[in-house]
Amino acid sequence: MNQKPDTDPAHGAPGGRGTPVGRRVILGMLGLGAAGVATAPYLQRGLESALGAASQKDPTGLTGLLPNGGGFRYYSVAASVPHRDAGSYRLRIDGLVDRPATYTLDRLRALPQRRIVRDVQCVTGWRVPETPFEGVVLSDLLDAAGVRPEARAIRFTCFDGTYSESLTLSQARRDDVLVALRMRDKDIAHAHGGPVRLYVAPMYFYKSAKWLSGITLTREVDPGYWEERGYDTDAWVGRSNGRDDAPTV
Ligand SMILES: Nc1nc2c(c(=O)[nH]1)N[C@H]1C(S)=C(S)[C@@H](COP(=O)(O)O)O[C@H]1N2
Ligand SMILES: [Mo]
Repeated sequence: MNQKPDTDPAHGAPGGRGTPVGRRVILGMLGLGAAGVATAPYLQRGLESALGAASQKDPTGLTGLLPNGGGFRYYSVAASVPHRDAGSYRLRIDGLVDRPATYTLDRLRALPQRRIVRDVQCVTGWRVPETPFEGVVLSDLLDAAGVRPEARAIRFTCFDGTYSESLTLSQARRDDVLVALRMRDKDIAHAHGGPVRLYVAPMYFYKSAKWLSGITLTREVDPGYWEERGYDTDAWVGRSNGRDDAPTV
């Protein structure tokens, strides 16, 4: 299996060929290319990798097929992500709630768990059939926190320090949205966003924020990382890229 990073199509500007960033890099290199023959081999290599990165729409993501990943690709917009375990992991629920709370991994594990088996679908086209996820139904955590009437949306943050996601409150109240602790019947590995990731079964996988550390109730939707870069905030599978089947939910 190919484990080399930066070889898979990943998220860039949706539907675009390359990105503004990619084009700037290439134009910069073409300009330098006029400097002379002596630097040609270096520039050639640089230009090839810039063109390669741009044509794969991958200006920011570190991607690669995961070893033994069963078709999953590894995505992280952060270059490195700290490891958290039962001793160090914390999940904070705050914002417009009556009872802000901080959960340890053990406390999350002690709550009732739900198992869901659906296809995983990345908006860029790859799909992994019938993947079990297991965890606490997000709605249960919201009940425990006491959502205030003025709350209409949720902002999710991650301990990679960069990624974020959003849901409306009614989306978040669905029973197929989990604070997931297990994936494919194992504790979620670090590469897949462990020890805890969000799992939004009916939506494209970018909604399923890895390395989840914060759940903040807000008045309105604050678009997440990819949503600020052009992807739909309402990411129902089948609605966003026009080529998948309608959701069977
Ligand atoms: N924190 C974080 N969560 C993330 C991402 C990311 O880059 N950072 N990428 C998203 C995208 S686009 C996809 S397809 C899936 C990939 O999950 P995987 O790496 O477990 O295959 O994670 C989603 N959640
Ligand atoms: Mo994705």
